[in-house]
Amino acid sequence: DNPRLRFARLDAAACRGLAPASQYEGGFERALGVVWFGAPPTDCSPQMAEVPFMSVPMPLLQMDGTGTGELWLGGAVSATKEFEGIRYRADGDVLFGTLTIGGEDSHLAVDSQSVYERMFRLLDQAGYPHLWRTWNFLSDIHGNDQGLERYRQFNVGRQAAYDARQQMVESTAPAACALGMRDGGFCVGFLAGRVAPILLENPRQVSAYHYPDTYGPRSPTFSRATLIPLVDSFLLLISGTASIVGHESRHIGNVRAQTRETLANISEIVAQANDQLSAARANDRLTQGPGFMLADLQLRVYVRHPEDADAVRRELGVCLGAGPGERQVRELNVCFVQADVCRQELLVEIEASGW
Ligand code: 3EB
Repeated sequence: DNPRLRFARLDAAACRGLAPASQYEGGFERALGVVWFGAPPTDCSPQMAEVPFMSVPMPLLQMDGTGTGELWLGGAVSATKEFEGIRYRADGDVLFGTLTIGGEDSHLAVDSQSVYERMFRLLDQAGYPHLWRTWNFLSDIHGNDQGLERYRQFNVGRQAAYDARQQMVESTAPAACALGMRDGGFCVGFLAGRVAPILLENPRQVSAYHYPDTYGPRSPTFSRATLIPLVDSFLLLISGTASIVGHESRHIGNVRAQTRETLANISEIVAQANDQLSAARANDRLTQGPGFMLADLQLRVYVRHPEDADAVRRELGVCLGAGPGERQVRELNVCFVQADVCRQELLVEIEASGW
């Protein structure tokens, strides 16, 4: 009986109860929540229907285009509860929550401030004060709302919630991603915990919370990655990462070069994580292991133009060392999704998580 936090791939058949829940180490009663992409599953089993379920209406760019989920599992997980519209579960160490709000005519600055304030109230009241990871999906991300792009509106609202909480962004910003989808308002998911994460930045990139105001009146509020000290291991959560060096977008119009730059950024973040891991293990007199390896992490690739997916897949295969004749990246570890990356010129964004 292993109570540690973990995640697993979930498919529609498992949601319907066609695959045994027991394959998920303890079954769906251990489920904290699901982050799902593509067509939502129909006819979920009663047990799955109870799980906080974040359904992101973004098309999958792979063969099995029916929808796929990331199932987060914990230890002794609570029943689903609701707090100001947030559906959540927790297990004493970690809390997963999700909420979707807004429609066509809502203002994203107002909505994102409201969502982040609700989230912070929940975390403080439930006793999981440390935000580890957020997933932010916005409809019409490049749309203009009262003279400001919606992504920038989102940043204004998110920062306002941080201002009100009076926490230093530099010492609390979670790993995150923010991507545009065709419709669906504003959809958020998050992991928060009792322990504080180790926050990681990337020396090749300006910290997002220090971006100059040419990218919007308020900066994005995220760290490049968080390293989570669990009971028996460290979990690495790498934020959505793109072809940005310093604070500038690189390789405009060249999706293959953007993919390589993105992977260079992720490799640097993995190296930073391994430095921190060695330091933390030395402190606790834990055995040193090989550390994190990019090829072992679970990747999610957001591609702006579906027709670019094959080129991105090939670059990934080359950079992640797929052998000759094996030009495809192991599909198992990579999920391709169509999404709008938050800067118009960025064609691809990649996030990674794992042990
Ligand atoms: C970047 O590095 C690319 O606003 O929460 C990546 C991850 C990006 C998170 C966010 C934005 C966010 O700035 C965009």
